[in-house]
This record gives sequence, C-alpha cells and structure tokens, in this order.
Amino acid sequence: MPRVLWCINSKQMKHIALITGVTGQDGSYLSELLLAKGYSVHGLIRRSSVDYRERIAHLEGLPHFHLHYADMSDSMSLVKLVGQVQPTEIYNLAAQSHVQVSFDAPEFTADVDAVGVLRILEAVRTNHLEKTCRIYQASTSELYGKVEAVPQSETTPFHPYSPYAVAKLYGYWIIKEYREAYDMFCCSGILFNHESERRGETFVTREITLAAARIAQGKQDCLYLGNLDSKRDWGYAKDYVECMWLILQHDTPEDFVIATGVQHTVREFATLAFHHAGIELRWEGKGIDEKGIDTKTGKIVVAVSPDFYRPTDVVNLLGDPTKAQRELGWNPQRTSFEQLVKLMVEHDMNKIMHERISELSKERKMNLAEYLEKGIVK
Ligand code: NAP
Ligand code: G4F
Repeated sequence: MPRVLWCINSKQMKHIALITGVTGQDGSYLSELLLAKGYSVHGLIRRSSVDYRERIAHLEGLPHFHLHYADMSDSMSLVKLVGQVQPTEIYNLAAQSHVQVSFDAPEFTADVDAVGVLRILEAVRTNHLEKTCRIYQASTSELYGKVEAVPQSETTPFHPYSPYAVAKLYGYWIIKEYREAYDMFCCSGILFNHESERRGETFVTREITLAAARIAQGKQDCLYLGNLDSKRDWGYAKDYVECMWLILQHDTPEDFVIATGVQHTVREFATLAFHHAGIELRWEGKGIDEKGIDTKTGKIVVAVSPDFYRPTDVVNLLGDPTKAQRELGWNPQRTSFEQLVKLMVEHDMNKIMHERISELSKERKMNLAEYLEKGIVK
C-alpha cells in the first residue's frame, strides 16, 4: 500500500489508543493528553500485590478510559488485547526502565524491553491491523551510550552501554525492520531524559528533589548520590508526551530525537533543587570524597556513595531536537530546566509537608488548619 494512504485513513478513523506502561510517568500524562483530544484510551496494566495506580487514579471511572490486564512477557495476552481493543494507535511505553536495575536483572529487561516490542508488532500482524494501526516505540537516548558525538541527533551512531540500552536497541531495530518489511506505520521517539513530579522515586532527579524537601523539613540528614559529573539533557515529561502523539500524526513513519538541547550535570541539578528548598550548597572535595555542604549550618547534606556507581555509565547526553522542531512543529524549550527543577521541588516540599501533618495528626489529633494557625507547619 502506498504510504500516502496512511494520511487519508488516519483522518477517517475513530481514534482508539492502546497504551502499554499506562501506570508509568509517561503513560499517565499521555492518557490525559489523548483523553483531552477525544480518544478512547485503553491501558495495559499488570497484576501487582500492591496498589501502583497512583498516577492514573484520577482517570479511573472516566467513560473513555479502560484498563486491561496483560503483560509484555505474555504473547497471548497481547494478541488477545490488541484483538479486543482494535487500536488505531499503540504507544508502547512499557519497560523495565531503570538502567542500574538492568545490570541486576538483565534477562528480564531483555524480555520486556526487547522481545516485548516484537510481541506487540506480532500482535498487530496477527490481528491483521498492519494497515490501520500506527505504533509508537519508546526508544531512548541511552542508545547513544558511550557517545560517539555530542550533541546526538537521528544520524549519530549508537553505542549502547548497559543491558537496558542493548535491549532498547533491539526494540529500535525491530520497529525499523517491520516498517520496511511490512510497510507498517511504526516509529521510534528517541527520547532524552524527561522528568516530572510523577517521576519514579529511584531516578536521580526525583531522589534529589525528595531528599532536598525532606532535609529542608528535618526529615532526613543526608542524600547519597553516585556520579555527580554525569551530564543529562533533562526535559519535562508533559511536553514530551505531546511529541509522542505528533510523531504518530506525521504524514510518514519516521524516527525523531526528542530533547531540549540544553545540558546540565547531576551536581547542577542538586544545587538548584536544594536552592528551591531553601538550602544553599557549597561543594568541597573530589570524586567519592566530594560533599555538598549547607552554607548556613555547615552540615554535610550531600555525599557520594560508590554503591550508586554503575559498571558502565553514560555520562554525556545532549540531544539535537532540530528535526522534531522543523517537521513536527514541536517546541523543545516550552519548559526550561529552571522551571522543571522548581516545579518538582515545590511538589515534593508539599508532599513532605502533608506527610508530616498526617504523622503529627495521628500523634496529636489536630487538623491542617490548627497546624497552620499554630505555625507548626508553613
Ligand atoms: P516508568 O515510569 O518506569 O513506567 C514503566 C511502565 O512499564 C510502568 O507502567 C510499568 O508497569 C510498565 N511495565 C514494566 N514491565 C511491564 C511488563 N512486564 N508488562 C506490562 N507493563 C510493564 O517509565 P517512564 O519514565 O514512564 O518511561 C516510559 C517509557 O519510555 C519506557 O519504555 C522507558 O524505557 C522509556 N524512556 C523513558 C525516558 C525517561 O526519561 N522517562 C527516556 C527515554 C525512554 P508497573 O507500574 O506495573 O511497574
Ligand atoms: O536518573 P537516572 O537513573 O537516569 P538514566 O540512567 O539516565 O535513565 C533514564 O533516562 C533514560 C534516557 O536517557 C531512559 F531511557 C531510562 O529509562 C531512564 O528514564 O540517572 C541519570 C544519571 C546517571 O548517569 C547516573 O549514574 O545520574 C547518575 N546518578 C548519580 N547518582 C544517579 C545517582 N542515578 C540514580 N538513579 N541514583 C543516584 O543516586
């Protein structure tokens, strides 16, 4: 089928999205975006013994939002789900997404992050939806790994540098292969790090904003981090999910780098986050002896622990979003680094304050108004 027919079909179709990884940071923002655009949104969730649906709790019960049990490691569940939902767009966001964890669980990471992509593609083919269903694959800047050029664009060679990145490289290539072999509309968004107030608590940005909030409110003494010199191109997740959608609305299936084009170190992120929490940091020492000191109290509030060093670490990511800007009309600078850090810290200062109030209320049986009135919390 000539590729131009995709444009005609997409305009005539009712929009039904299937999101894998719907409970994750990106899945939750993407669900909100697509529901606002009038899509019927179906999310794939997996069984867990604890409640992990916090990020999408506010969407449950909406008439066009549906959740289904399946698993990326279970082909049959995927074939059944795709057949039942008959999606016009699939956003494959599900992954074991933590780079450090991929060193501890490499086989599971490969199964979900590499073979999982193949399973989705085959589920679409098995249900004969190749010509009506567009597929977005969550690729990553980790593909550039031990970088061969700075900044990185769609044409920069890949050099994956973790089991996670190697698995994601398979995902990237199998998407490209199915696009070429079967003329399917499947694309990769090569996304650089994107963060938010919903970011998982074991990624470095959220570790920092939560710790800064706890330390500022007397709930923690010190934050331990790994490589402070590592450089990232950090953007805001809410801006990035819009780009995922734009990639699938493009006339032709193509891969895009999504990044801000601005780079900062982990140390710079920490300095700004603590500043927004009311603590000015002074850095002393080098390597594992480096410390972040509260200039007002002289206390050490950030220290380095080799436990957080990785066997191989990606240290110089900077994306070139020119293609997405030019061809999708996407604005990479909608939310600046400074705004991102501020909004994350403000969120976590509030979160910790509410946790403190809830602890105190249990102890002393007072409500929020009384605490504010007595000046116990501000
Ligand atoms: P996340 O918050 O870690 O969410 C991952 C999602 O995948 C969760 O919903 C998780 O479900 C689901 N999942 C994991 N294993 C699964 C399985 N076996 N079956 C079904 N679902 C499974 O990740 P994110 O930050 O939103 O990122 C979304 C995607 O973009 C991921 O593929 C990630 O690798 C990729 N990516 C992220 C970034 C970034 O900076 N955020 C950058 C580039 C690429 P549970 O809730 O049940 O665990
Ligand atoms: O926040 P991170 O764990 O994110 P990382 O490894 O860049 O991966 C994230 O972004 C990728 C896109 O490039 C995604 F594909 C992936 O799914 C995930 O969302 O670590 C960022 C940097 C690393 O260099 C790490 O070594 O921060 C360094 N770091 C220093 N101290 C730390 C810590 N990382 C974590 N998680 N915890 C630390 O204490």
